[in-house]
Amino acid sequence: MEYGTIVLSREIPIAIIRLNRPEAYNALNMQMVHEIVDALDKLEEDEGVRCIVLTGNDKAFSAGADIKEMINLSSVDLIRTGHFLPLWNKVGNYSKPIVAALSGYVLGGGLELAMSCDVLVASENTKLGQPEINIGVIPGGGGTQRLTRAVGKYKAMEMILTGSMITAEEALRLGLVSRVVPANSYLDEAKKVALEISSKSPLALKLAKEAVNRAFEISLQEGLSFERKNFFLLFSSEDKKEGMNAFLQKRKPEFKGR
Ligand code: DAK
Repeated sequence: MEYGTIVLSREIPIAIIRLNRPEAYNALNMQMVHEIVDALDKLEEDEGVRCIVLTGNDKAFSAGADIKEMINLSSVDLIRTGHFLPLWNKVGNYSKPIVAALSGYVLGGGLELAMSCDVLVASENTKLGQPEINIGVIPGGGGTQRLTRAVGKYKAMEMILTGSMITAEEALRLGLVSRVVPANSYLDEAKKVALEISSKSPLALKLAKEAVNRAFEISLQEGLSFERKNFFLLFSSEDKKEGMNAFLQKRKPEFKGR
């Protein structure tokens, strides 16, 4: 598939998906949604790819859903087509780790997309917000839920009810991003994190990701039990043997995902 709104590149063991509609601050339109989903499907099947970096450009990760495309949509259109649902489902349930490399505007559906990723590296000039209230709607891609779980009720309410943006530093203080770095290094830093992640066992990464995400869905006891079962499962993998042998033999492990 030829892509018109994203650029996909592989730097094995990582792959980079760059959102590429600079004329509209990378606003997410249907074409972009289909292309991101297609790229993620291909990368999920590619055993050489261990971790994905999702990024935009210096001025914007994404300013959210394309308002020009949404203005004439009715409730019935959204119900019938699901609209962005394939994107939220794909990223929210993705089996490999996704590192978001953020810079500039991260707004609305753009922030919802970022919050569905696993590690968020932000440039110091990043501005994050859920401005949907300014155009007469509310977040619809998980913003009211994921933002609230990340920053707590009162900051989430302030951001969602006023539509105001916060800075990268504030997002870091609130636990909404993983780290903040100088403006010229956010992509390199995200790639570094992705490479570090790629050196681990793909099986352990998958089960660790599943377990952390469960923390938002179920009770503590159920979560502890889920974690324990994933832990037990890994003891039947070759990667567990390799990891522990490599430690004792004072060498780097070579994980195969088996
Ligand atoms: N959509 C379309 N075009 C956009 C855009 C957007 N979200 N954001 C910016 N642009 C376009 C502008 O229209 C303008 O285009 P031209 O006029 O040059 O053709 C160009 O990008 C530059 O924008 P500005 O002239 O406004 O630039 P400024 O530097 O003055 O301001 C800004 C930058 C990012 C602060 C501003 O553009 C802005 O406020 N943009 C809108 C942000 C926003 O409201 N985002 C939320 C959109 S609603 C769903 C789930 C979720 C969603 C949808 C469905 N389902 C479950 C079905 C998500 C909804 C949203 O994200």
